[in-house]
Amino acid sequence: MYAQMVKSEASQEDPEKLAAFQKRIDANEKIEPKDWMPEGYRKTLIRQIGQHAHSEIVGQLPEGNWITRAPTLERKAILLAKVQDEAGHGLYLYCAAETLGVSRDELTEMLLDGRMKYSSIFNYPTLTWADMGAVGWLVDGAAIMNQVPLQRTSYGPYARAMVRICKEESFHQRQGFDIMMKMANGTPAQKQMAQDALNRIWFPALMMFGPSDKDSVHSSQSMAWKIKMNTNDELRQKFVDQTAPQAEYLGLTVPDETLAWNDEKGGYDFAEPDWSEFHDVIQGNGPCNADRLEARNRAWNDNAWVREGMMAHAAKKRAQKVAAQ
Ligand code: BYC
Repeated sequence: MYAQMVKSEASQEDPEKLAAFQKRIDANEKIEPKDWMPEGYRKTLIRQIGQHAHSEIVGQLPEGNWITRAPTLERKAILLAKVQDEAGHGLYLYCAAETLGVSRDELTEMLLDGRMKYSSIFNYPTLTWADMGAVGWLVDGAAIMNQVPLQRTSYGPYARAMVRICKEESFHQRQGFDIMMKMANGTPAQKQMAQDALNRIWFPALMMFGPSDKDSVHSSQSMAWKIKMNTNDELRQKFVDQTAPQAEYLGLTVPDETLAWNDEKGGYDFAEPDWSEFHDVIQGNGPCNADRLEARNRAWNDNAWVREGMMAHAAKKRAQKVAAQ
């Protein structure tokens, strides 16, 4: 329906302006906030950047769950820094979305009442310390795979936000892999925990790239506008090709009996995730959807006094300035 709306809006726009805009995109020019843009382009960016920002913010919850239980002071400091980085990513992305004429409050309200999505992956629980390794390795690994090409996306503020995010995500992925190396080379019980985390997180990580290309609603228009640089299946394939040898290096087994190198295509064959589970999760029925939204609503309501205090302070300062003029 959204894709249809974007198409019907495009058909109402001035064909000359649309053609000139597409020419700029095809020439790899960056589109900046004050430039003319089709309404569908603006809405698609708000949806994607907003969803991405929400993912960074909600994504703090599964890892925040382990800050108080990290096994050493060093691990605690590293995890704390990583979770703080995710908050920063959310803020850069909300700022990028704001340049498109939507406020951060509006975006937050749409997250809190379920009108906007965030990544499916954050609706799964983090049950053991090994999950901190698997999340860093696989979830941040999948995020980087998606986000590195987005540094070349056509919208300037989004592309620039992505440069810094990608640098930090690389560190996150390495710290996750480092935890996995420790666990996989530890006691048999630790190795089993690492294997169990891989078993649970593998398919949800593959779902992060979105539905298969034949079912993706937005890919073709988003790719024509260079809001997306690759299809969902292309990125999923690259992720499996990069990650399968890493699992082997760790001495762990990817929970997919069909996983096998295919010489002809120069990549791995692998099993698709259970798409009915994916649809359940994005419709709000995953294991932790209710908890995640409840935690965000609680934080928003409990901190209302801070927002109100800051706004009152700013209003008072403005009034003083006017009175002094
Ligand atoms: N989860 O037509 P499609 C991170 C929705 S990492 C939820 O292919 P599109 C982090 C999609 O929105 C994660 N919903 O859509 C990492 C659409 O529904 P609507 C954030 C999903 O937009 C570590 C419908 O399914 N990264 O932040 O072309 C620690 C049809 O899909 C998902 C980004 O957001 C999903 N996995 O492609 C902390 C990257 N997949 O909106 C934080 C930027 C699909 O029509 N985003 N849907 O109701 C993208 O690249 C694209 O939005 C997607 C989806 C590849 C995710």
